[in-house]
Amino acid sequence: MIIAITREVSPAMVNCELTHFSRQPIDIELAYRQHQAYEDALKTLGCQVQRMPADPELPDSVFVEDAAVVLDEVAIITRPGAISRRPETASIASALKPYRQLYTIEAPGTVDGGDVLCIGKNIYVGLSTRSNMHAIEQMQDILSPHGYVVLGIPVSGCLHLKSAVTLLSKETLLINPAWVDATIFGDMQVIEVDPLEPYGANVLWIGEGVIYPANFPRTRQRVEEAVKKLGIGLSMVDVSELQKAEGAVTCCSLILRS
Ligand code: CIR
Repeated sequence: MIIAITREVSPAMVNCELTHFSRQPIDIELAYRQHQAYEDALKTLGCQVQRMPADPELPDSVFVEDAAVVLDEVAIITRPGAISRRPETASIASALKPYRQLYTIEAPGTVDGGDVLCIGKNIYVGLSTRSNMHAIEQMQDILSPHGYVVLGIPVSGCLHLKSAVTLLSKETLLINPAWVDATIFGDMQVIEVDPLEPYGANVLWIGEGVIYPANFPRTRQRVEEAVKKLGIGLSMVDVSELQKAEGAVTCCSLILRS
């Protein structure tokens, strides 16, 4: 069974953290509907969606990906780089507790789940404004017994590593090469975003299909070709209001196999 943990959009999302974007008006009602459609897409891909209630005190709490790193063996509760986001982790830990042994990143370590890309036993962590070497060292200590190697890698121009690169399949990366160096990932097939769509590298791959935002038509063509070859499905979602909060599709769920 695949479980997708999500969290309802906070009514306070209009006060979200922003790093590379300027603040734009967010239509919260539309954000709720878009988030529900995203959850429907998760269900279509076979996920059992476990939705946590919204927290009016935590503007960015819909972006559950940043609060934990979930692997088959264990889960690591992060210490998010943005101070406003640190209270998000307690309820995520409660949600994950039935499924995984939990470990926790401690100060001075900081890491956002959006910076963590797992490719087999290699865990790549973007050295962004949110994630640091202290956290990477702690992750390596936690994960060594399970055979993982944790590598800090440079990323620039975007919020998180997974703004710049995500997995489209086990062997395929969707990447913006302006923000991260594709050669770091070794022998992977690489699909680049269209240069006019720098934010188009974030795709959510769940086994039999992928979820991709509707507003990157040029890169979408490349994604469509790839999924056709792979024989997997493609669900398009309009997440315009979540994107205004500097979010994307991977960040709105924590995916775990139970
Ligand atoms: C933040 O700046 O933390 C939020 N406004 C957006 C977080 C998006 N998370 C992600 O892509 N993993």
